[in-house]
Amino acid sequence: MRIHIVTLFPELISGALGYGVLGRAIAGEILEVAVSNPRDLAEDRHATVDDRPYGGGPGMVLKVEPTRTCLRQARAALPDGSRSIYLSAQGAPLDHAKVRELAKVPGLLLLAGRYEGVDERLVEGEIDEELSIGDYVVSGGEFPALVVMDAVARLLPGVLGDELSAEQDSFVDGLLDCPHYTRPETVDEESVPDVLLSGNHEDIRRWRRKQALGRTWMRRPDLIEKLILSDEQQELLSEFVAEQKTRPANG
Ligand code: 9D3
Repeated sequence: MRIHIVTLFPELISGALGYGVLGRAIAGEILEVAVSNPRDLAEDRHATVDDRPYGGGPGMVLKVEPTRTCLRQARAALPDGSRSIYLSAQGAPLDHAKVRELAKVPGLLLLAGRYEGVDERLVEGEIDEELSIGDYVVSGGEFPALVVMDAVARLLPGVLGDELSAEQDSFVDGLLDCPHYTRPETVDEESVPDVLLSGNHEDIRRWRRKQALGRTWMRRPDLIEKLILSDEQQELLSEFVAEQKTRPANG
């Protein structure tokens, strides 16, 4: 996959590309990332990329030129079937279904906004879709663009090893993950749940599924409402809820 990011802060992107999943995807030539800055295409002496909003008000707006030229140059270097995305607080919220959809396309053109936003004609003319990473304010589209790239990169074939199938399963079923423990067995009088030390893999599997359901029910009831639970899941969740009444506020 090829990803091209258009941003006024290219170093914010390039500085993150050497690490973790993104670093490995790039080193393994599964992902190719390019970054460009509209300021490099500004033709005036001050390399102007923004201007005051028509109608007045605070802040500045990213002007059509030179960002349009920057987007068009980037698009020309991306494969056919690539998607252009504007990261903005007004976008549709990103979720795992969207990430999976994006992981299937050959290329992504990501426009990271700054200031109050970009001239709307840029969105109408050059952008396929607008995405947000959630209902809170960050100061620009760069971190959101990195979030999209990281989430997509880990779904590209060959980026994660065997962990992937397991990991994917945990979000594919729409549930939060179960708790995890490692050595030592006791920390400040708190021990590891017995079942995890039992060696009984069927019991362990059941416990993990029950914890995943229980935590999702407690922390993200909105996710539970979207699911159709299997008979086993119903039973596990009922058990969890029943136990919860005797041990409240233990999340
Ligand atoms: C008057 C309100 N404006 C500033 C407080 C609106 C505003 C402008 C620019 C709000 C955020 C931004 C910059 N944010 C993004 O570019 C952004 C974003 C976000 O803030 N939240 C969630 N997802 C995203 S994707 C891009």
